Amino acid sequence: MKKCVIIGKPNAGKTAFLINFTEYLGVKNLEFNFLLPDGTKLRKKYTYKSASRELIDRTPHKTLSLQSVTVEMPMGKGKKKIQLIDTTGLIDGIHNRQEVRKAISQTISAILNSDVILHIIDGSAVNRKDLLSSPSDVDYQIAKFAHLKKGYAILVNKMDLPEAGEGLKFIEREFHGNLIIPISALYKRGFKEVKTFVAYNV
Ligand SMILES: Nc1nc2c(ncn2[C@@H]2O[C@H](COP(=O)(O)OP(=O)(O)OP(=O)(O)O)[C@@H](O)[C@H]2O)c(=O)[nH]1
Ligand SMILES: [Mg+2]
Repeated sequence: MKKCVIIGKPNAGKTAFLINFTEYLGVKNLEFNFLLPDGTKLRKKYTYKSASRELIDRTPHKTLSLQSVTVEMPMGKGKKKIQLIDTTGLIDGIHNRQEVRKAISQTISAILNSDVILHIIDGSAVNRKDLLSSPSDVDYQIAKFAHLKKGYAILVNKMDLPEAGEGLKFIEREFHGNLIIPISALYKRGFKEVKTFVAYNV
């Protein structure tokens, strides 16, 4: 099965994107497969509401495993199953907690094994003065190696927030030459464009 990995800094909205995009694609039974850094595999069913409540959080590094769902993408006259993989947020430098470092190394291997990379950047965080400010070093590094891949797109998230307009313009200048899709993971905006992009690249 082809793999589409969702990466970016903590708090960018990766998990919110995964859950709401899966709902947008019409998946009725939401089932998550978790792969923990220690190799443990878990499977759990959710409603969209319970998944949002349990898996999305404003505290950075809420996600500390690979968590994936299987969806069907329209393909010509038929459909094709693909795996959407949500990951642990990447950061500038090295995290002081071993648990987080291990989870981040899982993100790296997921990137290497993927067919499509969706790189989420928080468009509303451009003028932040803290660790969550975006884009930061790690975003530039991701773009540097990932743009070599055919299936690479930057999703500028949180476009529902007023400050994201300016953020989008800045990211478009900085990441010129890449495919950039403005989205709101929370309000399912820009999802049609993302669906077209993913379907074309798997
Ligand atoms: N306004 C707005 N908030 C969003 C959007 N997407 C996510 N958020 C919020 O941003 C915060 C982080 O969302 P998550 O989906 O947990 O982010 P993440 O990238 O998975 O974060 P980690 O798991 O910590 O790496 C939550 O408070 C979300 O409600 C969006 O499109 N608009
Ligand atoms: Mg998350």
